[in-house]
Amino acid sequence: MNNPIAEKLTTNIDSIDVNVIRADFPVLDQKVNGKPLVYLDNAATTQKPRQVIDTINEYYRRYNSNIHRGVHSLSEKATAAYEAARETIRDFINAPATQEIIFVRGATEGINLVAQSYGMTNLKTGDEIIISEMEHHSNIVPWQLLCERTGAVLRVIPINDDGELKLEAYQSLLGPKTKLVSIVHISNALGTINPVKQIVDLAHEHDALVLVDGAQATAHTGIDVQALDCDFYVFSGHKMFGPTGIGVLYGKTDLLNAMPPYQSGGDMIKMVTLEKTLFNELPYKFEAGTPHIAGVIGMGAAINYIKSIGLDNIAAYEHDLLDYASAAVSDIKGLKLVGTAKKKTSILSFTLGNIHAHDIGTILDHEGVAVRAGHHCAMPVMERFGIPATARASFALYNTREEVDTLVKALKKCKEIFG
Ligand code: C6P
Repeated sequence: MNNPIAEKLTTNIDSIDVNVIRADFPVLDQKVNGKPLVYLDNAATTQKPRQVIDTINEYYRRYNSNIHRGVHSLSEKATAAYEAARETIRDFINAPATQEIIFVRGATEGINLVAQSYGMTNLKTGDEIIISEMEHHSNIVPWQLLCERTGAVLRVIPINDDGELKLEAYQSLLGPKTKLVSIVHISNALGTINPVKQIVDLAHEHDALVLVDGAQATAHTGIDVQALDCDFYVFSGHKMFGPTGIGVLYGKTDLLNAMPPYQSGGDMIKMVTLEKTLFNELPYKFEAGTPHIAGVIGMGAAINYIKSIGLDNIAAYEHDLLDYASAAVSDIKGLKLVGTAKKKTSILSFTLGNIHAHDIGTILDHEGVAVRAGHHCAMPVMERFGIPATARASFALYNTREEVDTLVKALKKCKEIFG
């Protein structure tokens, strides 16, 4: 082969043995409505490999205990596992220090934490926050609330017909009033991969901070927060083969140190009298109460699982699958892809003639194919494209070309039923 890029891609694709990977995910081995399950709703939540399930099982069966409090052996073991997972996550995103890894319930809570703690302390009337037209509601509503409370103003980067950010418009929105840019890394409704590094650099030229919503990114692409130089990065465990109810806020030490606590209670204090409280150091200052211990340990196991396969291999495999799927659905008359960015991953959002997305979802379900149908918590995206909803197939490393073929067949059936 003469083309080194193609050669690399093939090597990476070949290093994924999808049958071996599928065997790790017990849930995939079942029939739904009498048909083999084809799970294509990975952007909503991914399935969990036995390595994660077993790790959580082991915690509850062998060393369930509260952390940071007990002097007994089980508590010490649970604390060590919890803090080891923090280090695994630090390494995964190449954060400089473990104290910059704050455990939260998910991407949503991470954004709310920054909006309330950083935003309420630092923003004032007339300051500007920039988001984009392709944000998930979790990266819109917290900023709207912050604006209502502080008098700050929300500015929005528009997107083009392919679902890409209009970067020139972004540049013209930036100015001395810009205090914060909060941007999605990979759009859940369109699959667009945004040029995050460029967005960060431009914001920093104007002394504005940048939060990156990485909810859809961490299972599909390597993250290096130092290379990106973002100020905050949030993501959720359940979208990367880990448990629900756990996620991460990464923040630069100086910023986190200067921010007031978001919630208060046990574990986030150093000393309490009835008159006053001294807060704990990072990261505990932001982890009030008993945390989701099993979730954190399970998220660490999920990251170890991803690392054992390699994100480069995953990205190459999924890229190939998305290309295959995009070509396969292009044969279906009346099917229109929503989101055709040059750089995209793992997501096929579409409309099919006048058939309502919910009807598509229901018929596909009868064929064993699980997709999401609706606005995907990104109503402004739907408004931008003048549609109420899309059907969305979203892929993960365990999906196959055969499953894409089943999807295509089921979509053709949809068309037959609705004429
Ligand atoms: N998107 C989807 O089906 P939580 O719920 O906190 O884990 O993640 C919220 C979130 C934030 N940003 C993006 C880009 C997201 O995609 C999501 C969750 C799911 O697309 C559920 S709505």
